[in-house]
Amino acid sequence: MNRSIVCMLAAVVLTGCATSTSTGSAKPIPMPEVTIYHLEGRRSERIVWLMEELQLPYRLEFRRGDLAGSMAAIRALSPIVPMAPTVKYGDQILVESGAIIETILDRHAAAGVLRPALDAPDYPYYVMWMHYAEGSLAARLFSDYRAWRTNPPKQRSPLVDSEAVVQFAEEYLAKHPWFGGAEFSGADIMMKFPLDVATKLNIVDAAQFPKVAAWKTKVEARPAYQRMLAKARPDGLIGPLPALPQHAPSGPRVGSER
Ligand SMILES: N[C@@H](CCC(=O)N[C@@H](CS)C(=O)NCC(=O)O)C(=O)O
Repeated sequence: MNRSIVCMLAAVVLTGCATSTSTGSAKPIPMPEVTIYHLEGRRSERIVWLMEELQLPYRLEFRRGDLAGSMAAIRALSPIVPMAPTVKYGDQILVESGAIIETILDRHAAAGVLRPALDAPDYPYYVMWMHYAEGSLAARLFSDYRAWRTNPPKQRSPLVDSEAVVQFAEEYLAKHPWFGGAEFSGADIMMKFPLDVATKLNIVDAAQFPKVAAWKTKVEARPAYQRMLAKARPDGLIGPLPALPQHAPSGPRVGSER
C-alpha cells in the first residue's frame, strides 16, 4: 500500500517561522514542503520523530511492510546513493539525517528549541553527539557487525571498537541527563538509532550499559517518539538484520589499559 501521510498541525509555538533562528536573525524562514522518504525501523525515523517533536507539517512516503518497495521510491529520487532518509525539502533532495536535522532546527525551530543556544556551555556537547552518532558510533557498529557476522571475534580489539564507542556514551550519560546536556535535543534523536542497533543486534551486551538503557526508556516515553512509532513503524520492526551470536566477552581489552 502506498502510504502518504500529511500532518497539518499548527506550528505556532515551537517553530521559528514567525520568530527567529538560532543565529538571532529576526527574519522568518518559511518552511518549504517536506517529504520524508522512509524505510520502516531505519534512520529515516529520526526525521519523522524530529517533525513530531516540533509539530511541523510533513509528508511521509513509504510502502507499508515492503522495504524493497519503499527503497524503489528512494532510488527513483536518488539513484546513486539510495539511502533512508532521503528528504525532499522544497525542490532540493537531501540525504544525511544529521544534516537534515540541523537544517530544520536552525531554520525552522525557535532559538534554543531542541538544541542549546550557541553561547550555552552545553552547545559543544550537542554538536559533538550530533556528529558522533554517525561519524564514530554507527560507523564502528556496522563495521564490527559486518566483520563479526562471518567471523565472530575471539577477543576485543585494541582499536576503538563497538564496545568502546558505546562505553563513551555510557560514561557521558552518568554525568548528563541527555546527549545535548541539560535538555533533550536533536542529539538524542541522532543517538537513538545506533544505540538500538548496538544492543538489538547483540553487537554489545545491553546489560553492561545501564545508563544507556535508562536513557532509552526516557526517550521512548516521549509522546513525539510514540507518535513517530505509530506513523512510521505501524507494524513494529520489519525485516530486521539478524542479531549476532554470543561473542567475545567484555573484560580487559587486548593491548589497552582498560
Ligand atoms: N549517514 C546516513 C546513513 C543513511 C543509511 O545508511 N541509511 C540506511 C538505512 S538505516 C540505508 O538506507 N541503507 C541502504 C543501503 O545502504 O543500501 C544518515 O545518517 O542518513
